[in-house]
Amino acid sequence: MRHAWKQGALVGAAIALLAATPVQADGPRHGAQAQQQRPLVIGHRGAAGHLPEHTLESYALAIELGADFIEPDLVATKDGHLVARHEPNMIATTNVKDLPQFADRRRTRVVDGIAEEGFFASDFTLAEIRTLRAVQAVGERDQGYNGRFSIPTFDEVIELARRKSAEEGRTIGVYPETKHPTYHQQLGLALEDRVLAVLSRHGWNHRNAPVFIQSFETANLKYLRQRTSVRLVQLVDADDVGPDGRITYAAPFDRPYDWAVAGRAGTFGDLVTPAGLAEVRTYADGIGPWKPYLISSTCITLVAGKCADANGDGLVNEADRKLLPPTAVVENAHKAGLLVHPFTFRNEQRRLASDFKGNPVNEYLAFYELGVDGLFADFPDTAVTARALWALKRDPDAAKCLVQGRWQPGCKGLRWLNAN
Ligand SMILES: [Ca+2]
Ligand SMILES: [Ca+2]
Repeated sequence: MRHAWKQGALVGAAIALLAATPVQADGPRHGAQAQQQRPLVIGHRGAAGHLPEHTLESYALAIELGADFIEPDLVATKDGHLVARHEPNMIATTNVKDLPQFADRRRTRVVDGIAEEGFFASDFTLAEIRTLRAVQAVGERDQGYNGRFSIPTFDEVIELARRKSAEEGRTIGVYPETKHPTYHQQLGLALEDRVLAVLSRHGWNHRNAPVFIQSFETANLKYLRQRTSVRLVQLVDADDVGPDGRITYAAPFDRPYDWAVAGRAGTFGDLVTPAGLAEVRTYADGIGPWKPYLISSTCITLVAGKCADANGDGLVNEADRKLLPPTAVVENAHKAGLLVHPFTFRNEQRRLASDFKGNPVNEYLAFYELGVDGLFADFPDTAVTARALWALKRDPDAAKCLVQGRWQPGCKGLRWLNAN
């Protein structure tokens, strides 16, 4: 997941075949039952492909585009509030470095063993953070919205989900991630009880709430399991994929950071072996694995042990790789009674293996076909479109609804898609 951002062509959102369909996010989904449910589209950081991430505008757009869940990453402010940011360091995703009144807040802090310089949420009060504005952190994406949107609290994200649920007549859930739990504990700003307090305030701290809490660490999920029945998801990271398709590990992306602190050996990969999945099942309801754990890829052309520019576009990226057969991780996770929600699906062509022929819909189809229970999408519109196409492919009744490319009025097909 650490492939450097480089320039690449944007693929326009694919055809909008169907509008959003209702989803019931109100029930636990487990094992075999999970496979009968339609896969959830989780708006990753909102609709991060379209608008600056982790803003109410980005979350609202994700909902408009059909996402079932919106995904706030959570960090703590100096005065203990939870705000939505992917990193504690706000230098890349806000205008903070341009504001002279905050110049003295520039710090070097160590996050998960790595020193970095910038402006950290824990050095700002919520009132101060409210004066910042979000910027698009990914250079190849639209910069036209920079400086327009503010940084929301977790409270405000839930309020948005509830308001939009009422407006749209379907349940929109929240999928908060506790970012760097050990780091926050060491600052005296532990996230876990704060997350539960906010959920409780909105009546969403219970098993059937439309909520998943996710984490790359393990100890904080075990702590949460003792204190809430909300569904929990173990994220599974890695550093990179080697030329032969093997997943590679390097700190700090080698293992959950609480393992590093506790001196526990091993890698993230240990979490998705049958034994690891059984352990995860003792405290979580699902896994959120990086995509290559499910379908990895190899170099098309090797030069000196590295991937070469196979398609001759002057760049070396995913488009110069080809897929390997799927692993057994989805099957094994389902056998263990765990949901599988892989990350992250993105439309840029340079991020798509050659097999997908530059069309992100093809990547979604491959993962839906593999049986995932949901996925994290930067462009939820494409994920929703691909889900409709996939339903057409797997349901003969649904296919009858499309005759010579025209949708038949009043057609009762797509029952499976609408049944949830
Ligand atoms: Ca996240
Ligand atoms: Ca290339």
